[in-house]
Order: sequence, then structure tokens, then C-alpha cells
Amino acid sequence: MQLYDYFRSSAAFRLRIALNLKGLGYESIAVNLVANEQRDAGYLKLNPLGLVPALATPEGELLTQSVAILEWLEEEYPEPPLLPADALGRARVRAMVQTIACDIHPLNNLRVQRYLMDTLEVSEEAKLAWYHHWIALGFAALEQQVAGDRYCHGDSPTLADACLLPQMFNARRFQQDLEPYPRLRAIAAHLEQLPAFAAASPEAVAPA
Ligand SMILES: N[C@@H](CCC(=O)N[C@@H](CS)C(=O)NCC(=O)O)C(=O)O
Repeated sequence: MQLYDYFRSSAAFRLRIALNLKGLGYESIAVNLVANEQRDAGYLKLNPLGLVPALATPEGELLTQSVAILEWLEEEYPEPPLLPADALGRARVRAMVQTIACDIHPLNNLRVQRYLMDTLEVSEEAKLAWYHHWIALGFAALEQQVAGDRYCHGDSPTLADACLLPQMFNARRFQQDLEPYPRLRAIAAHLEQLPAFAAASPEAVAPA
């Protein structure tokens, strides 16, 4: 498989975690977001969204949208399972995934930050306040949604954990106050120690 990837992309980080957890090898193809390579004509042909990640399957199909890809990986490569066996558990895990992937991340994406700064000409301070605001709202809900202090749900990693750690990375990168979220901090501290998560981190995959 080929992953169209950027080391600091938290949506790509989700996929790196899931691929590692499932023991699937992949080739990482860097799309430099700072250099705006996601808007290059060649990449737009592959992924008209102009966003990272995208995944080329072994059959050469091109998949987009990280959560759709997570679900595809789960269906195609069910071991180890990253969704609970019971329908209620799956609904809870998917709710946490969506809290992050729908209600936090898109509001703080690079293109949103660029629009705020370059088009609306808000100050760096106002942009940071915006960024923190949406994470704080989402994390306050997640702090209630998580069901443990090692994993978001149950006794093994799920898709929710694959989304939480990258979002924590973003929060830390932009100096978010994480004091109000002791359960999220405990889960993240545990996940960071797991080889599949550690090997997927931006620090581990950053270009030399
Ligand atoms: N809903 C998309 C979001 C992907 C996304 O926003 N990716 C970011 C990096 S984490 C990106 O490519 N940003 C480039 C930009 O905003 O121009 C997904 O989950 O795959």
C-alpha cells in the first residue's frame, strides 16, 4: 500500500497508527503541506479534496478520507480488531472518532487557519484562541465519553485511540491547556508507550 502522508498531518497519523496496529507495511509518499503540495495538479488528480491522507490499495484503488480508510482497513484486515465486538461498543467508539474527526479537526485544519489569517486577516492571537476553543469544546465532551484511563474504550486499542493521540499531538503543538482533561492525558500517556503508536508519531516519521 502507498500512503500519501505528511509527518505532522494528524489525519495521516491516524492511518499510520492503524496500519502499524494491523502489522501492514506501506510506502509513505510525502505530500508537503507547508509547501502546498496538496494543491499540486498531480495530487489533485489523485485526491480532488486536496487533503492528506490518501491510500492506494494493493489493487491500485485510491482511497480518501481518513475515517473511511480506517473503516476500510478494519473490514479488509480485521485482525486485530479496532472496533468492539458489540454494536453498542462500536457506536460508542465511532462517536468518539466523530467527535474528533468531525467536530474538532476540520475547524482547525491548515486551510482554515490560512483562511483566518490570510483572508480574514485575524491576528495570530485570535487564530490561536479559535484553535483552542474548538479543541476545548471537543475535549470536554471526550473527557466524558471515554470509558477508561488506558484506552478510550475497553482493554485494547480502537479507532478512537487512533484518533485521540494525533489530536492530543495537535493540542500540544499549539500549547493547549490540557489540565482539564486528566482522563485524556492518562490515555495518551499510555498510548504513547505502545510501539504501534510511537512508531507512527510525527517525531518518529519526521524527515531527517
Ligand atoms: N476529513 C479529512 C481531513 C484531512 C485533512 O484535513 N488533512 C489535513 C492534514 S491533517 C490537510 O491535508 N490539510 C491541508 C490543508 O488544509 O490545506 C480526512 O479525515 O482525511
